[in-house]
Amino acid sequence: MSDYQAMQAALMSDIAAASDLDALEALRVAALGKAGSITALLKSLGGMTPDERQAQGPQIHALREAVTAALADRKTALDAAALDVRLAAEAIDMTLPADAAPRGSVHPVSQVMDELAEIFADMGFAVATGPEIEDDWRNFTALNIPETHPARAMHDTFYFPDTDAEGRAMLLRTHTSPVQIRTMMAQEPPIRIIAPGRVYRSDSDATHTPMFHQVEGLVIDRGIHIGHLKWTLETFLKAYFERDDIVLRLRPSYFPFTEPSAEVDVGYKQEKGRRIVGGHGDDDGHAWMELLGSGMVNRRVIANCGLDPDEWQGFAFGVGVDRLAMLKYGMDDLRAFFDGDLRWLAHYGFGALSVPTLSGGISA
Ligand code: 2NL
Repeated sequence: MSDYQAMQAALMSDIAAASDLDALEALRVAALGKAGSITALLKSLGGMTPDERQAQGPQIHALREAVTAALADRKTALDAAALDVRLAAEAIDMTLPADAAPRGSVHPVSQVMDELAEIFADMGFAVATGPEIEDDWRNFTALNIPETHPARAMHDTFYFPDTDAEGRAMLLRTHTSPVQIRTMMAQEPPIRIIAPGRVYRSDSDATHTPMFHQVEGLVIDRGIHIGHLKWTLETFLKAYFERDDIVLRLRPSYFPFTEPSAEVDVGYKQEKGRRIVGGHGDDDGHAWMELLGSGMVNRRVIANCGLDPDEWQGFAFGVGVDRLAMLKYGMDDLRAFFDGDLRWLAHYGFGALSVPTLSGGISA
């Protein structure tokens, strides 16, 4: 047996005996690494005569190839064995029940917005939306709100450093009316829309949050009068509170954008510390509660939007969504709406697949 054959036999038996990947790697380095025994043989070829090289070269290369192949085979075998060990140790019981996925719920404000869209859709109203960052003209001027109006003060409205083309500060809309201004500018009457969304006022106490939700409604058509306004609000409130005994009281008021204007009160009674909407406010045990603002759209507002107020009339109203939600679903603290407390949401939120329906009442 030549020296090379003896060396190969020794290496082969070492490789076969290597019990793990570390031992095998150590053998590879000892044979084929920079200072390895076979590497030394390969280097020695450089110092041989051509005849010697011709005799020795093939044997040394054959040795290198045999050892390389043996190392690879042994590595494959050890890898497979290691995988078998891991698979045995990490066995997963696929029949065990999966972890419960946390399930979110529908926020009462979202729920009420959906109910409002559904009720008004039945009366032919489309839903209109617009940006929360508005310009001064759409939020104030077009609505006949004078320069001196307190709502325009720095301490009532959130202004941005950025200005519009007229050099007036951009702002966070204080109501969704600008959406209705946009609609009147963009499409021909007849118009029947509701504009739900977030609005912002610099106000913060137990009953006011700097951000709240509003729905405004707007109808523009020929021959619209205050009877249409009252019927629409009455039909809406009966559907929303799911009661036929809703009584409205229209109380004269003032808004720059409507003339005449009316606050809309509803009769209610107090029951177990909760306000139950329904009944005549002057009846025993009952009282009136202000719920909406409304009126006939001011001729100036119609004209500001490029329409002829002698041809087109309309009514409009505004209502706080958060308060509508509190009244129907019994929450008593407005601030809790926006705290993001998951316990509150678990209590007052609605399952995505079991939301209250208007026809079916509150489902299980
Ligand atoms: C309130 C008052 C109201 C309107 C909003 C409106 C919008 C246009 C034209 C005329 Cl574009 N009016 N909106 C009208 C009356 C009252 O809201 O107290 N909201 C809670």
